[in-house]
Amino acid sequence: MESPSSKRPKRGSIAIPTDENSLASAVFFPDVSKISYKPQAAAAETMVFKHYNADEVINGKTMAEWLRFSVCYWHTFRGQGADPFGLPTISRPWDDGSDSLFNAKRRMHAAFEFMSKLGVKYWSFHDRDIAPEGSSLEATNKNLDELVDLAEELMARYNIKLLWNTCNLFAHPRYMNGALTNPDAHVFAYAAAQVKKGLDVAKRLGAKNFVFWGGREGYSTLLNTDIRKELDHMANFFKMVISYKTQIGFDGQLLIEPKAKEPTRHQYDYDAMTVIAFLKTYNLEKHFKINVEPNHTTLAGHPFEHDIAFAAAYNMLGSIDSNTGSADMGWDTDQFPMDIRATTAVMQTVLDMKGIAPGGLNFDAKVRRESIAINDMFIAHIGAMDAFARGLRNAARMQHEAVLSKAKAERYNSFKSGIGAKIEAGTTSLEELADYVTKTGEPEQRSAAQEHYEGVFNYYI
Ligand code: XLS
Ligand code: CA
Ligand code: CA
Repeated sequence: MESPSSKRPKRGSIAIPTDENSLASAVFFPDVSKISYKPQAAAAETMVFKHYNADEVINGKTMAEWLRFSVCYWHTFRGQGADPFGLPTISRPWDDGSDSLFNAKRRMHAAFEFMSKLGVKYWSFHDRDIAPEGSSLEATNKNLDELVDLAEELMARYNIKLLWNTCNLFAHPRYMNGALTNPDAHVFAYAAAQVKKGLDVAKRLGAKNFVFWGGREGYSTLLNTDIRKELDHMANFFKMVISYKTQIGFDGQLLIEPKAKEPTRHQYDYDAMTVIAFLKTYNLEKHFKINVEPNHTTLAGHPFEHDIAFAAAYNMLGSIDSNTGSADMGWDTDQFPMDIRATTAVMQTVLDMKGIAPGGLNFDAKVRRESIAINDMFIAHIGAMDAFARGLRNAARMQHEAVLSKAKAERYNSFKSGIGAKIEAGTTSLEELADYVTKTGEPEQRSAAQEHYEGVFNYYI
């Protein structure tokens, strides 16, 4: 059965403005009103929230404050469903596919109406998502300025804030050998010029964070790559970023987003701990935190919540690009996170760290290339927001009842006193520990009880 809303939208089915004067009053989603919270809604009603109730207070904060959802511009407003094997499948009535500034502005108007109807308070973008490149850096920056002017106006009009912006340092051919780690100093300089502008934009729009994802910072073969030189250059780049950020008074958090591979064979920012080690090696750790994307964590061969847990354990979790991959695919499929088990695990960490601000949950996720209806854009975000609302409720109950946290803490009871307390305090020695074992003999074996923990976790899902 095909519902009317699942038909491919036709250009012309809504009144699409064709001149600048009519943009401000245009309505791009006339069939959608503000998405409401309807906990009793029927199973097939997917254009309502059944769990996400923005103003409901849980553990002292509203759901909106805990979750800090953000819509990403690149997938939701620039994605067209192309993949390495297929042409675009998705066309939107507000996007004529051209690189004109007018088209870019019209798209931005549609984006803000979308975010506002969805009830999301943050967005994120790459510089090149919002404005086309010109024939020179100056021309490109001029285009960008026009769209940043508009973004500023629309952010005020809709009361939507910028979770983060970033620079696209990977799509243009000049960056084919990397940007911050390019073997050519001229390309490195170009990236620096682009990031300088990106930081100016962040400052102007009051970005809460600024992200570096090392798209092509890595190698294809070690035969032509001096890895130590490239990483030293990357560290120098970041030192210049810190000094420029201080100079212009941008007070947002700097974030690095790990990814193991894709597009390069090996990316330097492989996973959370690799990035933390890099930051510590170059004395940069006070200035950066980690933006974890779970689909990248799984590409690194780790369980979904691994990087979130590791970054948080070292107080380095800055923000989350909430998405998921397909365990059976092994690609960066950037799917909307719909799995309650996964969202519960994420929210356990967020609750334990008492909130993710100034970071948030940025939906770096795209509708499947077969999901071509306009409503699918809403349904995808609503479904993921509901999944996180359920995760939050589950994790709050778990934290309140403390069954898991108590059991976990008890596993380490032997470190509370005696020789264990000395180990924790770092006040014992190999000799003292050898004496201890001579006196006490073989330790008693204790069950790790994994199945018990899994059973308890399932109880809360
Ligand atoms: C790509 C990354 C990218 C960053 C921003 O895999 O997820 O979209 O989040 O450059
Ligand atoms: Ca991402
Ligand atoms: Ca991704």
